[in-house]
Amino acid sequence: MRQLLAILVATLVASPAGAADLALSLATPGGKPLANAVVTVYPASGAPRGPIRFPWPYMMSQKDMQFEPYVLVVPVGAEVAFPNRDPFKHHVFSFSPAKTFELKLYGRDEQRSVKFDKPGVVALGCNIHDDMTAFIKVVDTPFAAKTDAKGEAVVRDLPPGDAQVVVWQPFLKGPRNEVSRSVKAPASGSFALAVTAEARTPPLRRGGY
Ligand SMILES: [Cu+2]
Repeated sequence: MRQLLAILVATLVASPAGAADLALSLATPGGKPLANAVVTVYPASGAPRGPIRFPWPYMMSQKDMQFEPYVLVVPVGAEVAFPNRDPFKHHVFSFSPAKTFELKLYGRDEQRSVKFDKPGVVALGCNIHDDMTAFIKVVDTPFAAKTDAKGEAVVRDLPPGDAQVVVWQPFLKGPRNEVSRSVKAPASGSFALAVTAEARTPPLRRGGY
């Protein structure tokens, strides 16, 4: 019995100590799903220490006269690559307070990189092509995800307890294009949160929104 108990305890310790997944959906009051929203979660118990890493590439390409992806999520301190995959030059810039920079004209298969050292929203543009737009969301929590075309995102491995969920999307109405909700994460399994928010109609973007 004692041995069994020991095994049981060992198993419990081996699995991530209380972790739950948040399944968030974002839509307008009219039911239109909102893609390209960045969901960040801030547990009241604090974030785990150590560097933040996301499984996707920290890369903002220029292809077919547009940025790809439209919204990129990176942790504070990330070095983001800006490869030019077009047969002509681009001149990438941002005036955003979170990162003001300029990558002067560079051509096909050339690459530059920029380090993003402050959390916030970085709006990108190109001096040559006015309708090239994209955003880099620099985040200071490991609990982050981006909504897909269905307006859905999953934030994994949240510690149990109270947390603040912040949803940002470039066209959300409200201060800083954000809405926030309080949640209580369970000890395990997954929990759902449906967020309804007003949004402006995005301007037309070459290659689709
Ligand atoms: Cu350009």
